Amino acid sequence: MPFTPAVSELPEIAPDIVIASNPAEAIAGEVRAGLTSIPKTLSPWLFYDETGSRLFEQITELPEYYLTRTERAIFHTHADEIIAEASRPTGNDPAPILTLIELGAGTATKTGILLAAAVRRQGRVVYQPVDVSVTALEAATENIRANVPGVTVRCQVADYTTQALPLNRLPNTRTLALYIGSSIGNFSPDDARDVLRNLRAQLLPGDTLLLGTDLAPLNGASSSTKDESTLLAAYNDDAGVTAAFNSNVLARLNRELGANFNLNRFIHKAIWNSEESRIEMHLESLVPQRVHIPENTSGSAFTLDFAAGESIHTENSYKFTPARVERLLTSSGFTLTRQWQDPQHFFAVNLATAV
Ligand code: AVJ
Repeated sequence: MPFTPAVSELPEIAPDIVIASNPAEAIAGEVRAGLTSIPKTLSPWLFYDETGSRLFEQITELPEYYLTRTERAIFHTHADEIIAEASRPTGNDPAPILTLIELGAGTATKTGILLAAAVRRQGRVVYQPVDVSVTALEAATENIRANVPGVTVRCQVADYTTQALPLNRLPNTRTLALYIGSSIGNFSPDDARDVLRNLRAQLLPGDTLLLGTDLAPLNGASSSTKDESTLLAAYNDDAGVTAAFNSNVLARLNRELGANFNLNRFIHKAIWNSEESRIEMHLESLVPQRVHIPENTSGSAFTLDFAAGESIHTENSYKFTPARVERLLTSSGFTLTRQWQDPQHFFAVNLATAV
């Protein structure tokens, strides 16, 4: 039976990740709130204008940025097992057919590997990518249609963090929700739990979630070469692409809000916060300076004063231990069914079952 939770039953999501239906207004409001708070912050979703999305695609191909290629390698090695596990028969569902939905699908470059495995197992598969970006969904659709025969693509434009997913559940299929790329790492532990609870509220018991999580460094453990320097390099690449990605948020505020940030007076910083188990990205002011933001839909003009060395905190990227992944899933209404890692233990792909 189709299951449509009332929106009022969905858990509340912290306002720093809300994307309102009017993006220009959402951006102005987000920027005002973040830059007038102490310490100054900007939400990571602000990175992804056209330039930022292009820079992110470049990041995924950098030699230092191991995340994307490691997750892809895990999919290549284990796709058939992942799909078999998600299709495991149960008493009242002896021969499940999967429908795949993907949260924040982007251009779906890694998803084809899983879709091909689903087609091998069941002949055809319906794929529902969900993203706030129409451009990304068009690219995803093109990519899958061109490369993976047997897939029916049904795009959904939505903000999965706040809106009920327009699931359009097909009768007699089981859902496999994909949330890959360690996108969950952008959220604080509380917000991550709320995002997964929101998803869980729209699934049925027995549906599954495939969650990609970047792993915390294992200092001293001989089975891993991942230490803090590996992590730091991934966010401080030699070619400076991550620095450009970070600074682009200021360029975006200049372009879209008429702000007057001088990009030469801010420097990209990525640090490892071991206490919180996260990489933090900052834009640090090199000099004492004042920046002006003109009046906009969110209110009147304002000025920002920076001390030398003061920073804007632009992103958190949480890194997980397997135990922490399990706690997150359990607190969101899932059980961890199975986990796959690469041989170096850099990244984990987790299959969780809705309870
Ligand atoms: C898309 C959130 C997974 O945290 O590694 C890459 C974004 N930031 N380099 C990450 C990012 C800087 C990325 N996520």
